[in-house]
Amino acid sequence: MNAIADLIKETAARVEARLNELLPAEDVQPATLHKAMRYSIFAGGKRIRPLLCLESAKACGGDEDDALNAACALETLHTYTLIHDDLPCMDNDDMRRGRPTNHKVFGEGIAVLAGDALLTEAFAILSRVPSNERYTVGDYVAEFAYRTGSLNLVGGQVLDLEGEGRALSVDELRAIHNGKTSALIMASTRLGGMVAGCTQEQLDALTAYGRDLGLAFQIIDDILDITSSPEVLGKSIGKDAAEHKATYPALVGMEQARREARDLTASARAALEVFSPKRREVLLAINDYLLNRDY
Ligand code: GRG
Repeated sequence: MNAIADLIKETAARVEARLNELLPAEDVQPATLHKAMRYSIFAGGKRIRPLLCLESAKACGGDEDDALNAACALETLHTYTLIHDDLPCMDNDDMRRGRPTNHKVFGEGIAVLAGDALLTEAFAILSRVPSNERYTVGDYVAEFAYRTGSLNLVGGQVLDLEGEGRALSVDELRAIHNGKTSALIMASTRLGGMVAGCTQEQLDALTAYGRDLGLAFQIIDDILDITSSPEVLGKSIGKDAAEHKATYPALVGMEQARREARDLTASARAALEVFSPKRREVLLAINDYLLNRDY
């Protein structure tokens, strides 16, 4: 196993241990709700957003423990989006993270509420990260709300819903991907920088890095939906094509999709030039790893 794969594994274990401390236990009332929240959050998952948050904070010389709580807030919110995205009224999926989706196990009502509670809890966790000399808790919360609200993440989901059954342009598809995926990845890199008290120059670099890596991540996700298997991905595949959903490979072809992912990875790499070689080393390795990932 290479160094970056080891780092991903170690980080996932640290994030899961902290999430276990932060979230109400399964037997806390209402127990069904807490069981459902924990069912999806502890179902595995690559923990890429927490990793990006932690490593962005480290690149700016920040406190790792503060960044770990911000990282947990990102994973908590991400898990809500997955639960809601899988609902029958959205993507209607049966499998996620290698197990039956939340609504398949707990029913639609509890799945909606588990997602709602994770979304709310994410803001509570973030609100406990201390301010520093450059950013206040209010700045973190405003950043998180902006990237995950109607103008970005939820807005991207709306564009996706409204685009169903209609031929989309590449620009329209890019707007969906930027909203649904890139926005939360940008929040991850930016919040990592902010909790570390980064400079404006560092924040601009982390913004561009998160934006381009985020879009590349979703293009690879589209590609894996064609080239991978349910066993490897832990979710159903081929649904995009079966439902004639717009994806990068469907719109521009597999070769061009791969080229765009490579180009975005290169521009994400270039954005990190403001950091010293030592400080940017891990972020660069994550960038390359995600381009070449197979799940
Ligand atoms: C408000 C009803 C309602 C729904 C919101 C915003 C939203 C639902 C859904 C968008 C979520 C979504 C599935 C976006 C696609 C992003 C993506 C690539 C998710 C998979 O991320 P990974 O690969 O998954 O990091 P793991 O399981 O590893 O965490």
